[in-house]
Amino acid sequence: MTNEIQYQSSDGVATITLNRPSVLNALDDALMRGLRDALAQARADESVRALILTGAGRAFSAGADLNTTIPADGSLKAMDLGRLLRDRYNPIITGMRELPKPIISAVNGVAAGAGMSLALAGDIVLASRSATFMQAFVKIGLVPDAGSTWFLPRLAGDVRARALSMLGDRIDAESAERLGLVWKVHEDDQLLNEARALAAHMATQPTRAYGLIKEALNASSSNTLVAQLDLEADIQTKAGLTEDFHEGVTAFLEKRAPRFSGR
Ligand code: T3D
Repeated sequence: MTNEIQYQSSDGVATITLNRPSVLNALDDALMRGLRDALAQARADESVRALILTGAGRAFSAGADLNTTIPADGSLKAMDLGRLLRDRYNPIITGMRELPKPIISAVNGVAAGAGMSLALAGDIVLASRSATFMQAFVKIGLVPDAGSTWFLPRLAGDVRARALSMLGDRIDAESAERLGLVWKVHEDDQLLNEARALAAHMATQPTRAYGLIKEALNASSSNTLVAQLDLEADIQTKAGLTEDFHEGVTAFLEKRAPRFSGR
């Protein structure tokens, strides 16, 4: 892992911190490689049952590092941003959505450009009261990427997705909550505590079911109802074979709290 990512794991929760505060955690190659490795580590570690993604300092992330975007010789001709996205960003976004464990985005400050996309790729998005969100891409002549053109219409609706993408306005956390981009807003000094409490709770819940919920919801946007019903049947077959389903029903019948193992 690189210095640009902090990874800390305890009591079933892995916390991944984007760590380039002097440039508002702008995403450069080292940070993105570190993030990819951290996600892989959390995926492979069976003791990790929930993740928190947050930023060091006053920002979540200001998006792509614009200092390293343009080649040193100033030439734009050979630039292939598509390749950069395919190599650097897209595997992380799909990796987050497909990770069979819940990810809580704790948006502690500005989330701009691909930084906003990263935040939205989490399963539950929490924001501090002073956090802001910005589809900054258009301000530099680009198009929303790293999943934003997929997330925004689904979360906020087409009208809002177009306005956010085309105007690039910076919106506050409460507006983001109202638009459906954020689950809950917490006071600045409480955000991490709230994220940790939620992650600690989720780390005691049926982890396999969380992974299967993600699988079902990921597929729903491109499925017909008939196909989705079929997928739910397949997925529920898997859930029904888990130890946690057995424990959940047993606990209910014994009128006690379940003790989920994540298996
Ligand atoms: O190239 C590719 O990889 C393709 C993929 C593109 C995907 C994208 O994400 S495109 C969008 C890139 N992001 C932006 O365009 C946002 C640029 N930043 C801003 O507009 C503002 O910084 C913010 C609105 C996010 C925050 O403003 P503010 O006033 O709170 O902070 P600031 O003073 O502008 O920034 C503080 C420092 O961070 C500053 O450095 P300095 O002057 O103190 O040495 C600033 O240059 C640096 N910084 C902020 N954003 C970036 C950055 N450095 C590099 N890259 C950045 N994106």
